[in-house]
Amino acid sequence: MSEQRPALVRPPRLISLEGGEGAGKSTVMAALRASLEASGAEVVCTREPGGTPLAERIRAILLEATNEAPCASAELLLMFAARAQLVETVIGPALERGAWVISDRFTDASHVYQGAARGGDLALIAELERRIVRIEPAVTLLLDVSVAVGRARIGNRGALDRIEAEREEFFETVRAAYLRRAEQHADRFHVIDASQSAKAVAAQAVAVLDAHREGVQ
Ligand code: Z5A
Repeated sequence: MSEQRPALVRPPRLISLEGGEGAGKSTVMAALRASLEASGAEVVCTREPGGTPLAERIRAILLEATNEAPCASAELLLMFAARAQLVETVIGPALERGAWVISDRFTDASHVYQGAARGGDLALIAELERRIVRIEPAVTLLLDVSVAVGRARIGNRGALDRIEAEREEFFETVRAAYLRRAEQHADRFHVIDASQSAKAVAAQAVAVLDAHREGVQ
């Protein structure tokens, strides 16, 4: 007897930003927010892991460099615990009342970091997404930039967090996995060359959003 698998719902006002470190997600988020707010829309900007007091505490656990790093499975489940809290208490209610939600990373990051880069169980990740998260973005902007350029941009920020301190090959795997995912989910992914100026990247991101908005009631 085969069990029916719930399909992912794609709320039209849910937008995510993905990319490697230093790709410029925070910069693009500000441009998208300004563009939406200029038309009088309510916009909720959030980030993953994090975005609620509890999820931010989970983020701190995930990113702190300690003697006891979470094992790969613990890291995966903590990412999904934070996401469950965020979807239940922030993203879901915001979408319900008609707000736009822009998330700095969403479940694609778990497919890429915990799945491809850490070698995690891809079927389990997909199952957690279907059963716990249940939604996926209508538009995902992938800001693609070389690892060297991304790292140089965040270079003068001070101490690296636990994930930022990974080896270069880890981030090369992340970049390749994001590009593969963009190909596999071409109906919602838009890849932007993030090596361009911040202004050019923001303009392209806003253009993608504007085109999408034309089809949203
Ligand atoms: N993670 C995970 O493993 N699994 C998951 O499921 C999730 C996350 C959700 C934290 O994420 C870590 O969690 C992340 C993945 C993992 N680890 N890593 N690596 P995060 O999103 O908070 O961390 P991040 O990707 O490292 O963020 P970031 O480094 O802040 O990147 P950003 O937001 O894309 O960059 P930015 O702050 O907008 O820009 C960085 C600097 O570059 C800044 O000085 C800008 O002024 C400058 N900048 C931006 N754009 C440009 C351009 N176009 N030209 C020149 N300079 C620019």
